[in-house]
Amino acid sequence: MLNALFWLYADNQLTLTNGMLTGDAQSGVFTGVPLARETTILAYARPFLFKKMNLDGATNPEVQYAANSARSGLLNLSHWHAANREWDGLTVIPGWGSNANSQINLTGKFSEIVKIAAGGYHSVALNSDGTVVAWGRNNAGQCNTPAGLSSVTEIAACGDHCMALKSDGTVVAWGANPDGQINVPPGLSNVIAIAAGAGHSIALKSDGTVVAWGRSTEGQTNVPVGLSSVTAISAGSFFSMALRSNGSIVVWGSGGDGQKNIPAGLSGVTAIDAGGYHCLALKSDGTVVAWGRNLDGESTIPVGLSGVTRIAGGDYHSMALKSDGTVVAWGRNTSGQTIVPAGLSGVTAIDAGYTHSLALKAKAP
Ligand SMILES: [Ca+2]
Repeated sequence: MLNALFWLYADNQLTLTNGMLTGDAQSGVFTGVPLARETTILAYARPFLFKKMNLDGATNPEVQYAANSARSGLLNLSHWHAANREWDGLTVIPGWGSNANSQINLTGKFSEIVKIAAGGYHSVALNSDGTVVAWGRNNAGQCNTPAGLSSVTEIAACGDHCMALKSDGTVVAWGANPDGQINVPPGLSNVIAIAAGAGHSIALKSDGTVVAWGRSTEGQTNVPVGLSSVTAISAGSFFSMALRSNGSIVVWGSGGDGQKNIPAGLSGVTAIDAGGYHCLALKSDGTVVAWGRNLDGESTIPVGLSGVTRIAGGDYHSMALKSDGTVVAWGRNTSGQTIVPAGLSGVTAIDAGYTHSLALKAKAP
């Protein structure tokens, strides 16, 4: 028996086909069941538990599901199991916050998810077999993973586009392209890290140099001349960040919200992540430093926050993963994106979209 736990809210639509859950509240294009708007799937776990409704053995579970007006119910997917073995290796992937584009619905074929990335209004997962699945808003094809894409080792997403780094050091990008953000420079190779901004893309090469392309209205793709010894990169909406091996941080592009006001004396930085208009840095002592836009409190670190192992900046919110596997989120909460599901633990990775949040949990036993 394969199980997931989710919550349903009013007026969204959700389709269950061959063991796959799909839904798109915006387009209204459905082959399945009108349920309720804001189909917020908070967590998938074994057992698959929807309160009140038990469809185990149903000959037509979709119809029965549609017929059930309960906001949640118990659904046993075991009869899809044989036809869709991918569910065997389902990895728990909770999301919270806005689901207006089904960006926190789990859709597509999953094997074992090893990495996640949140785009503006879509979500991306890297499977252990090197394939990629994307779901949520698909207005620009950002959820249409290129056919045959394989051997992927890293994923990145922002705005309406996606990026994938392959094991051969090349980059593939897809989705929206009004600014050339998916036009990977010909011959780009030896890439070891990728990052996506709202309309631009950046890549870190093994020689410590950075390449950027796409929208440059604020100079976000104008990599500073001579920038070298870079160990990590990140991209905000209209700016870019790099961490150098000497621990210094370089920001280029928009500084209109203070993104370039790197706190004096900041040292011991081990990781960086750009929000939409703010910057996050993780220090080796497990504390987090933020600067830039703070109109929604996205740069106000929760008092006492420590033991942090990963950070993620969303458009106007921020997230931290702690060494105990719990998640802390702060900043704008218009869609519930900072309301971490109660009891969420065992998390191994996080990422933040514009109005939603993702967490990857260890595979259920
Ligand atoms: Ca980010």
